[in-house]
Amino acid sequence: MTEEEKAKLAEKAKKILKGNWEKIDDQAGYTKPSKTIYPFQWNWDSGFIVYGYTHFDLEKAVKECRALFRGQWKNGFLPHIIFHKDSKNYFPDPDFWKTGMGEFGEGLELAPKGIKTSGITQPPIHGMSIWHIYKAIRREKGKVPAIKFLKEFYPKLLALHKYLATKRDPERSGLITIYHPWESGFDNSPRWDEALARITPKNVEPYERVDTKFVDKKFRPTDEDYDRYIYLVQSLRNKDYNDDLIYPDHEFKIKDQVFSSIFYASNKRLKLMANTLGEDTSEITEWMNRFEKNFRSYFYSLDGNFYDYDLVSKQRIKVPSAASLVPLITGLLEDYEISKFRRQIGVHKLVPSVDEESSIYNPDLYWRGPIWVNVNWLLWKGYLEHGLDLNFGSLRENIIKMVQKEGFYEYFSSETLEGRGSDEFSWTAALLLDLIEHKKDY
Ligand code: 2M8
Repeated sequence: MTEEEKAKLAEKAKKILKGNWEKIDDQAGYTKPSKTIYPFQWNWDSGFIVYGYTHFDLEKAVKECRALFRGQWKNGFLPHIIFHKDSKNYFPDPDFWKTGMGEFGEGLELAPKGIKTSGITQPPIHGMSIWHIYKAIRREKGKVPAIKFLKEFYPKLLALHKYLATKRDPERSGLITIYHPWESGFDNSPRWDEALARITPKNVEPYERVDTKFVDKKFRPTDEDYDRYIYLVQSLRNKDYNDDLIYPDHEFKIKDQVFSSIFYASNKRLKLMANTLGEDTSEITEWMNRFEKNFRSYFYSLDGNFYDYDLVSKQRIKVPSAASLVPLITGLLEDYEISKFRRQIGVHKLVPSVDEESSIYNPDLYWRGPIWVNVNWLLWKGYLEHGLDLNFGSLRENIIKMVQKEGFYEYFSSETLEGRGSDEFSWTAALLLDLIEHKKDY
């Protein structure tokens, strides 16, 4: 790819991010994942998106974080959607989540006033992204504004990590429990099939899906999936999103290897932040030690792969998927594991969300087989985390080539590479920019 072609592609990416931007006020704003199907601010999308802004608009990167953390609850919990503005184009909407309106008064106490949010979270990538923004500010504007930025966000991040390390890990394993497939970010992944099959949705309120108005139903989760998603939200809502009430008998409780690995990678940066600010690091070190001690005993199987761990069935979920490669992001893997991962890369030399040889693989269906840019970017980051070269495994080059040829889609058919889901998708644009303009984080 010539420099001129790269510059042209980068311009397109910036244009998409600008088009999806929503100003809130002079201090904050956010980027909708997509103009059509996802009209609010999403948690981990924002983490990916700010990587893009660091390459051309640092102010927006900061404003995006500010908007996101305005949705943070008093216990540190960071919701997966912040509904800054109204839109009829999404279900479940704030009226369904009813955060802060519960019977037990807990949500009422915890949820922020004057801002509507969902009641579940998403993978905590913000330790990574906020450290990345800090480095960019330091490089471009100097130490003083960079420290000011850290001082604003470090306490918020610490509160989020403390929430996860306690309420979402009462076992003190260093691994984080999710309550809902949406918390994983890999929504209808076959990783969750068995756990969902055990659940019989009861008393599901009548609802109408909106997602299928924008994207062909055959590329989205099924109605049976949605019934379970909604039933699980109702279960959490009935307990007023109070972890102490939820944890003992919630029907979907999984130690998620992606979520937990990202938590560890974020903790690494949180510790660097604490050192930079002269703060105590003992708690963060403890969270990292727990992960290092336990991630293999929970996630690593004798067949040589990492899998999620189901706390209800007390078994590893042996589904061959891209999630098994994400522990790369921790930087803790051995050379032989990295070479094994390389052999699992798909025909297009990009990693599909489910292994191509598996019987459940579907090349076009959402998180059940297509190629996702954020997942491949995370794996590329994982290579860098192990000190490997920028172009190791050609992932970087192949993601760029795919987007250049097919467009800035939400996901891509892993058979034909054709774009699927929403077009002009924000994290595809942002991460593409990051791949093109890469600068070292450490
Ligand atoms: C998808 O998830 C949302 C629910 O959170 C949905 O399908 O309505 C997932 O791809 C998730 O990872 C992503 O954060 C979200 C917004 O892009 O869309």
